[in-house]
Amino acid sequence: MAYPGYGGGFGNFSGQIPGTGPNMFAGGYQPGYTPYPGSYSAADDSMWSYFTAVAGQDGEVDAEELQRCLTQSGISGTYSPFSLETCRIMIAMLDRDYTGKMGFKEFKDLWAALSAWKQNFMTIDQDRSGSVEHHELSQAFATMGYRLNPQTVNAIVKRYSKNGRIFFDDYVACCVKLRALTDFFRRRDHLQQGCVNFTYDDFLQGTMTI
Ligand SMILES: [Ca+2]
Ligand SMILES: [Ca+2]
Repeated sequence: MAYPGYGGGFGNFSGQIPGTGPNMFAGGYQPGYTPYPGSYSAADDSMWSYFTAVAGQDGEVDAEELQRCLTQSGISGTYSPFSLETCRIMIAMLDRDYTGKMGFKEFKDLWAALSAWKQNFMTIDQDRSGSVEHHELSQAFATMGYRLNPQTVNAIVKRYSKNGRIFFDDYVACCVKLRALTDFFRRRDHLQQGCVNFTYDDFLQGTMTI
C-alpha cells in the first residue's frame, strides 16, 4: 500500500539548496536591505561573515539569535516576524547534532528552506489574501504528497489559524512540524503500513523536541 500521509517533494531540504549566493534571498525582500555587503567577492565568504555576526561568540546560532536575524533581514517581508517558538521548531528541524543551535551548514540550509517556504506560501495563497485558508492548506498538503483525512486537516487548521487564517509564521511552523513528525513516524514504520509501535520514551523524544 502507498504510505498514508507521507509528504513528498516539498520540504526535502537536501538537494534543493539553491546555493549560497544572494539569489537565495530573492522574492519578497524588502527593498533597500542588503544582507551581503557588496565588497565580498565570493558568496560563501559573505554568508560566512553574516553567519559569524549573527552567531556571536559561541559560533552557533540559537533561537533568540535566529529570531533577531530573521526579523532584521526582513525575510518575512510584509508578513509578521517569526515567533521564538517557530525559530525553535526551525532549529530542531535542522539541528543534526542536537546542540539546540545551528552551525554554519545548518544555517545555510535554513536560509534556503525559508526562501522555498516563502515561494510556496505565496503560491498557495491563491486569492492573495496574505494568509492561507482551510481549502488552500488542504490543497497544499495534497500537493506536498500528504494524504490526511478531513478531520485531521480541520484539527490542524484550528491549531494554526487565527480566525480561520493561517499566517506565514504559523504556516512555516505547521509545515516543519508535519514534516518532522511524519519523518519520525516513517522511520519506525518499517512495513509502510501507517501503523507503528513505539515506547513512551521514544514517543516523547520524537514529539517533545520538535
Ligand atoms: Ca550564539
Ligand atoms: Ca488565502
